[in-house]
Amino acid sequence: MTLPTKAVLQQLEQIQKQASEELEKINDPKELQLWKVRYLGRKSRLTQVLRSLATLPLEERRKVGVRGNEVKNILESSLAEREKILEEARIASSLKYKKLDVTLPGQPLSVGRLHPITQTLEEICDIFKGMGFQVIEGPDVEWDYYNFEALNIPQEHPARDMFATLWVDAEVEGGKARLLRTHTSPVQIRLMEKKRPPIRVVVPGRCYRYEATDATHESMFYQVEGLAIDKNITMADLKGTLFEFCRCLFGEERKIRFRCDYFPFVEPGAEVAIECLACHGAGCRVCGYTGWVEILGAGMVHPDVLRRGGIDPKAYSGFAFGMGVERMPMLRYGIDDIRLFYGNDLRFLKQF
Ligand code: FA5
Repeated sequence: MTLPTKAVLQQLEQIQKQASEELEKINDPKELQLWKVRYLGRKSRLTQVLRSLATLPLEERRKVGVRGNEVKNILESSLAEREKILEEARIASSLKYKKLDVTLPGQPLSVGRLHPITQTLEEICDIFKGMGFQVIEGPDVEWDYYNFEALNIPQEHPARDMFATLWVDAEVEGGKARLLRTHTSPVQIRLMEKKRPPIRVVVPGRCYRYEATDATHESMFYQVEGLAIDKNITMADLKGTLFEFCRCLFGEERKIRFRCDYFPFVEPGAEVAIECLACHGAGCRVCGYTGWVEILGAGMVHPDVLRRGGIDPKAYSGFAFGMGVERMPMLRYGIDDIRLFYGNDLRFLKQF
């Protein structure tokens, strides 16, 4: 059945009025969706009216069609407007609950801290700075030449067994292979090549060894190297410097043991050990049941090493030392396993 044009226009007015009145009252997004289906959906009255236009004569169809599209546009923009109002109301009400309540207890800020090994490194460097040493660094990936050959450890030398090495290159010919430095001593040569005496430096840095880990050994650990070269430097300077360092770090009362040791790059060589705090010298797994923990190797720089660094051993002499950093806090606080430092357990790390 075809409705007369006037009736169709009236229907359109009625749809618009009714839809607008209902929309005004909607405060819930779900209801808004239902309204949209009811008035703008495929089965809505408006869509049906617009479809029925096909049956009208051309002139009428144009007139009613224009009005029909106007109503549709008005309803669509009213819907968008209402959606905006509801969204703004939702945000405003959520903010209302987030208002600052000054009576609530404060939320503590969790503050980060330096890793105990970083703290120890800083402390060690500060002690040596106080004695006039400069702090420098060297590369972790090192040439065989600097790590071994220049330090009197040529290929096939049995002392290479002291340093189980992680190699970067397989080819070792002519000191050209790269490795992860097994100690900080290669920086001695690098520095001598660049700087003339007087030299007084400490070198903090990571070292790597291909060895099984246990309570006192890690495959990655820190060392601080020391090097002093000048005229008339003697073993007494070395001993005085190291004893002063130990007193600063461990206190006056702590027992220190200084005795002979062998390193190919020093002559004579020495080792320093500290009385074990974990057992007070009685013997435990930290000290390997000896009562002592070795903290560093040291000695007078070998004349061949000075020569390789371009320094005349007849005019200058020097001392060097290399200390294990993790063992310092272990000794100070009685920590019985080096692996705790790198286990990333915050309960342990937060104590420092
Ligand atoms: C050296 O590495 C020599 N370069 C030290 C040196 C420097 C001697 C200058 C003479 C002159 P050694 O391998 O003993 O020496 O290591 C020195 C210190 O590093 C040890 O006393 C120990 O405290 C620490 N250390 C060695 N290996 C490990 C490891 N696997 N884990 C943790 N600490 C280690």
